[in-house]
Amino acid sequence: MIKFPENFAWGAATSGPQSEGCFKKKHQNVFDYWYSIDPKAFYNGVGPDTASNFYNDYKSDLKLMREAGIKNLRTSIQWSRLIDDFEEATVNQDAVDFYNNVIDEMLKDGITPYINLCHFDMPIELQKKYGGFESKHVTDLYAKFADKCFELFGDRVHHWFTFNEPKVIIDGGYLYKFHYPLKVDGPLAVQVAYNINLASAKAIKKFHERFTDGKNKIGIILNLTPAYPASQNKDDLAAAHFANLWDDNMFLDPAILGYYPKDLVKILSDAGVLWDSTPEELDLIKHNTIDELGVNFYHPERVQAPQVSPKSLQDWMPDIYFDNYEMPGRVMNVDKGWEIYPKTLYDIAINIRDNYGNIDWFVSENGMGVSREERFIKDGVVQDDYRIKFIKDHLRELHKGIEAGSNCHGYFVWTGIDCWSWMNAYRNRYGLVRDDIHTQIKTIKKSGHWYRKLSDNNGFD
Ligand code: BGP
Repeated sequence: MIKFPENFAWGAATSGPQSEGCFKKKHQNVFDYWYSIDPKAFYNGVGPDTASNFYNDYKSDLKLMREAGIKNLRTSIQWSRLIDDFEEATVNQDAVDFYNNVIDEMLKDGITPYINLCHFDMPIELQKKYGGFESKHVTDLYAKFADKCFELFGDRVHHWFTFNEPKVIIDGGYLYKFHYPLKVDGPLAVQVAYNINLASAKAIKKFHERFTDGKNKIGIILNLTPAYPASQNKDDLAAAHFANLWDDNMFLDPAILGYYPKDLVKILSDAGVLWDSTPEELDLIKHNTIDELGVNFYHPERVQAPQVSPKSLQDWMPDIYFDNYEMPGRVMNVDKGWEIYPKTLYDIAINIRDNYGNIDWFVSENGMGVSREERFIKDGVVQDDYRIKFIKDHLRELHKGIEAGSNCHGYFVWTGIDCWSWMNAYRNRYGLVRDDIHTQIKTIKKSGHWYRKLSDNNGFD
């Protein structure tokens, strides 16, 4: 039996925009808007309007999740739902009632809320007027919104997060066109990355001004994708070094250590694309680091030296420093196209232990996306043994990391109930609970019944 430490937090993660549906929203976020102008960009033309109907079904959804062993739930508050006037951070009362009800219901059901404040869902007005996080003014508006959330819900929510996967905002919105505003602009991506770190630090400052007794914690959720080099030759090693700096350390280091990695600053400076910063801002980042870290882990990166000389490209893009490497023999999740390599979770645990002060952390997302899961329905239940295996394999590595002294306090599967996922809509299902999106009938999968035992026994055989 693999036993986890006492009080280990078993949970699941979702987000407001992916679960709630757009019911009674006064403002659109960038995805609501993008879908309204270009529904064909989304898998099967399915948008966020209904999602998994959490706005209406939250009571029964929470009960189902609790039945599936979920004792901690990470979701997000939508800026575009809660706030009425973005400059003043006045609130929309229906949204306040909704989030109050959700939090109260969670607590009633024995589910601890973990609340995140930005899950890719910039309000479209702010994107159009200011360019979203392209603008430093928006970092102030974001901090006001965050503070409003702390004021309204901080009496019952003790785990807060400023951002989910800021790297994906950069990749999707400013490099590879899978998030609105669909720009391709490397130097702007660098600036937006910096501005998000700044926004996070500003929100953390407000948080620590408001909560001083240490009962409430604030963190950030980062998708870590450690890069392994294709070989030990120096060019491949340099490629992996840059990939790690760009994909992970650009957010990890300021969030935990309070400063940027020197090597990254040098590379970006040499290329003439370093962000615009002031000494006051860097000081703010330095003094407003996180209390706990959420790690979303799905897959590592395999990289090799770039095959194209950087000099042959006109515009600066981060991928001039490395190419992906399709390592022979990798185990792949073919539906999603991601490598499955659980040992990376151990490597992450050790990296946090050794290089980040062994900060309090947890796995804030990990899971397996599979398409057309109706293939596996037998006797009305999705027989998702592949998901159980996936989770077990990752938990074994995580457990080794904890045994080696890494300070990990929980594991949150992505996700509780199948939810809507950006451009992929409902293509890949991740839930412990199946959602039939035509009927909104929700049924616990085999993995959900298994997860219940895992969570009740605090371990597995
Ligand atoms: C993470 C995001 C989640 C979720 C998940 C699965 O990066 O934080 O929001 O979308 O990935 O992604 P997908 O459904 O696109 O396979």
